[in-house]
Amino acid sequence: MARTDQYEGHDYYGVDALLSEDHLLARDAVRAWVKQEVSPIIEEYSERAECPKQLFKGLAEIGAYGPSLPVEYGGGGMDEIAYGVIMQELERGDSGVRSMASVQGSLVMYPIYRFGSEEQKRKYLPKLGSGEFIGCFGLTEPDHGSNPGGMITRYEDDGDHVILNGAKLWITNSPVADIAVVWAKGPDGKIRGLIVEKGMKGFTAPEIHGKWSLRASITGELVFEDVRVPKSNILPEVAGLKGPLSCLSKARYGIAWGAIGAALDCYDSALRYSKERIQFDKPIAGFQLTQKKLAEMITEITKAQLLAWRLGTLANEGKASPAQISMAKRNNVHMALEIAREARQIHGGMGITNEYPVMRHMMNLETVLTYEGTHDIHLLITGMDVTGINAFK
Ligand code: TGC
Ligand code: FAD
Repeated sequence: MARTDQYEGHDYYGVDALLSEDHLLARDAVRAWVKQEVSPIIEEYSERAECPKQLFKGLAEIGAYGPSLPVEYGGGGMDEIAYGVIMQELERGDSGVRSMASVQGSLVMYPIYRFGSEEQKRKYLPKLGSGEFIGCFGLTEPDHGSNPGGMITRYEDDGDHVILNGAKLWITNSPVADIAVVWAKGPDGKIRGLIVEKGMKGFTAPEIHGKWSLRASITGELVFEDVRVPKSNILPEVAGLKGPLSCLSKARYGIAWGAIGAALDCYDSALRYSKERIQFDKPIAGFQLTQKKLAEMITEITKAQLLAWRLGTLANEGKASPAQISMAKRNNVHMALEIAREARQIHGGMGITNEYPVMRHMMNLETVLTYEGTHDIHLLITGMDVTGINAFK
């Protein structure tokens, strides 16, 4: 496939030279798919607050679900940098589309792959990898967001089944999901993952309406009223909060790359607009204040690219710590949100319309700043790492 042009890449420090041929091929294939399948429709779907469900299959076809999971378990068999650049290109299209892939690959396939029985892996992973099944991940509760360890969703023993009660809130994909990986406390008080299937009696997943952010992504609740779940659906290989938090590390890593995509799209739009828009008889790109904005934008994008690349090399060596991932997620998402805000200003009044992608990215990034651990929670994780003192307890 032909490479898309360098201009769109905005590779100021030659980070492409640090990527392998396979990384570049994966990135460019996803970039081309986003251009063809996402960009032409995304403003309309966002405006209607409708999830473009047809993309679930396409995401599977381009290998966006679990790019770094083994092929025999429905993944792409690539490395962590390939996973990163794929997330970057998806989020260049829309954070909600990247979310569709993040949840399926990192929050549903990954826990089943890492903590599931061989039978569970064989039953669910190929169908998730091919997009035949859609999954969701239930950790957050109405009263336990940043503090998931306090969750009240519980299951009791009932012979070869357990009885599940409780509720999860803000769950990406829940209304359209075939299965939910749900984290709940067992009779021993330990958190375990359960695979809950659509259609199980007492299980509902109502949609949440009224979001001004991530409008092309469907979000809902998970409600469990005496749901009988076979014990064979419990993920056997993990107990405790480290189960869901390990999945979050995987997804946060992808977001650290993904946010760069949203930032690049905003920067690209602002740069083009500033060269075309004439005020006071010259392009606004000729004004020092506009140049300051653009120069700072590309500087911050470049720093984020280097951070993500280094994190990727550490992840490939199995050495990326959760705190390092937190730093990159926090920095890169905040960077992208600031760039979206500056890009919006450069577009003047046009910046608030759907003629340009910046307002949509800006609204999306408000969610990205909050989910997968808020901006401040990640700051406190870094604070704990550097001081050795836990501010949460
Ligand atoms: P704490 O005592 O620190 O840790 C409990 C156990 O977990 C281990 N651990 C981790 N393991 C792997 N990866 C990580 N990132 C880990 N962080 C901690 C830790 O070592 C310990 O293990 P062990 O063996 O000693 O038991 O737990 P805490 O209760 O004090 O909480 C710490 C805190 C606040 C950092 C954590 O709860 C947290 O990260 N809160 C934020 C919650 C969050 O991120 N929720 C996200 C929900 S899912 C979502 O938003 C999906 S959006 C998807 C999309 O659409 O893209
Ligand atoms: P809270 O925890 O109530 O936080 C509110 C504010 O208080 C924040 O600013 C926070 O930083 C601050 N705060 C909290 N504790 C501290 C502290 N100790 N020190 C300082 N400040 C603190 N969850 C899932 O499980 N699965 C999903 O698929 C999923 N998808 C989502 C999709 C969307 C669109 C959204 C918006 C959320 C999604 N979430 C999902 C939930 C998300 O992870 C939570 O919203 C997030 O973890 C924050 O929890 P909260 O909203 O309850 O905020």
